[in-house]
Amino acid sequence: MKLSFASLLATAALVTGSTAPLAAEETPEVTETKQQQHDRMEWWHEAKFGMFIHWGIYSVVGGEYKGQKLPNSAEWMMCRGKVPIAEYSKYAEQFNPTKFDADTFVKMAKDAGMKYMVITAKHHDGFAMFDSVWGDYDVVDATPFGRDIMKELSRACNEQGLRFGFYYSQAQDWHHPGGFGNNWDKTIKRVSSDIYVNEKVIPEVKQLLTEYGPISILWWDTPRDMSAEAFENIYSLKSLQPGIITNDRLGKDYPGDHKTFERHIPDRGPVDQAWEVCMPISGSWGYKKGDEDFKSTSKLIRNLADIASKGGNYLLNVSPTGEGVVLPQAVERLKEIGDWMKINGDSIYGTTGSPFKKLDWGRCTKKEYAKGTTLYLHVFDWPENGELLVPGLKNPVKQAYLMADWKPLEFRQEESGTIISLPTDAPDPINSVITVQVSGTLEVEDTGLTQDKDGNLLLLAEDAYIHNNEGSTDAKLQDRGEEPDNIGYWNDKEATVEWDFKITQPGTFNIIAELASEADSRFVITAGESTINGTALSTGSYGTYRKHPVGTIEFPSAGDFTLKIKPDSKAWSPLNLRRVTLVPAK
Ligand code: FHN
Repeated sequence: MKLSFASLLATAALVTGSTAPLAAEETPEVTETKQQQHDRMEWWHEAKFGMFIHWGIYSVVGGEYKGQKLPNSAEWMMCRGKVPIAEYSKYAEQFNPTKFDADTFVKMAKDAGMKYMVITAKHHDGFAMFDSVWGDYDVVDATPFGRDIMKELSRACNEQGLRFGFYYSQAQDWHHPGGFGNNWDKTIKRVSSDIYVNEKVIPEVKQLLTEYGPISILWWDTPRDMSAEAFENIYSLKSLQPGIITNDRLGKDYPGDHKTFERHIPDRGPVDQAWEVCMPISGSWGYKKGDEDFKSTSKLIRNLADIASKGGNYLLNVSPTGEGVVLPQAVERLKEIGDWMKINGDSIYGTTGSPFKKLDWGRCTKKEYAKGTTLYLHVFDWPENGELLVPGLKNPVKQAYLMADWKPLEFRQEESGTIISLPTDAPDPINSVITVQVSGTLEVEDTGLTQDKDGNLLLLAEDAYIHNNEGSTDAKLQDRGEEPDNIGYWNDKEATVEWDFKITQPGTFNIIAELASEADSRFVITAGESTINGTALSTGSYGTYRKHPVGTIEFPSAGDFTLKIKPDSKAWSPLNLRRVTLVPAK
């Protein structure tokens, strides 16, 4: 990663304390190749699974203000409740998490199979959960607890072998007069964001990176426009911990080491790019009274497998209360995940993404070696007929085992792929893992979507890739049980839907879309060289479906294609889509 001259200067100033420009011969070219970056991140790619912690003085009241449950996540209560600084700061006087014990907390993460921990050192409220150099608005000086939580957790992680890192809200700060985001407290005497960065962000982050032991991760959040100098000065701080990994949320020109997805799992991971999904175990990031929206253990374990099967990491968040512990619902889930990881952890740690486009019964992760590959088949839906088809797998299979008991499994290889004979009952109702050793370079035939013998091509909702804006969950598959599934909640005009398929019988096709909408809606369909402007007239309701002919499309030759549907932002109205069918034009 190439550091600019300005950032070299800023680094030098930080390290030497001098602001004198570096002499020409002192400004070494600092570049990092993709391979060097991958090597630096090797532990992160091996780890796959980490604990996120949102903890602050908002935890004292569980996001409630004057008895009012505020909308949004609890750590946003100061903003949602428009709580004046003078009033919000008083929560610090009640922050006394006497039940907190760093060793116990870290052991809970470790026993869950988590390999790294990222905690909010300073969130948007500006309160420091460490002994800040900037002032006394921190856990040591302003609370009856009086202990440096970051220092205790850093030590415990070091002793128990977990990597440790900080979340730091570098732009939003609702306490400092130069921070972004506080537009409700009229007592603030505004200063520039440069002043905020120079007098608070730089000193605090420098302190976190030099006084808390080895720091492996710096997790920026909610970037805002700042001066180029501010960005460079903040960015340069990472050189204080040479191996540190940063995310893509410092600013749009700072991609960092990995992309971040929030609360939802992408249909497919970014290509050739490290990425991580962060997600609260319940509904709120910070502890929120009444937040019962805990994801089931099944959902959490399947999320972990799903993310790993796409090549990503999972950063699962817990929310300590004002007493310094997490709720029993979270403790129970973490223990159950840990029980699963004790048996199946090798199917997650150090794996890479699936070679299969889609598996009806579950997911696949893999480890490639010089002479072959180990496939880890994560079976969510145990086949009733006792036979598991691994579609398109062409390599000779050497052996297959259930990870639960290492009993060898029978298998045979056919034109359609490899079929593994399974016992009647799944060893794990959530996710039973089968390891399959294959020899040679992995060879998987694309068994994706293609035409039937009459040339028709059926593109179902459940076979679509749905691309949302990061963080949004607009446009998602709705499982309708007995009824056909559909893509719904398609409110996001930027969300697109696409299918990959193979054309073996070229020609001209009529496109028929089966959809339901409350208002007329326009969209654009692209496939190959063709672009079609489609219109769907209202069907009267989201439950009334009609098959709309939306145009014709030409595939002059056989091959692999993608058909994409994108809302026409000028005339879009959300619609529910069950399927698109391409029928050969007579
Ligand atoms: O505003 C924050 C939010 O409070 C939380 O910290 C999440 C975690 O990724 N990040 C921001 C929302 O994207």
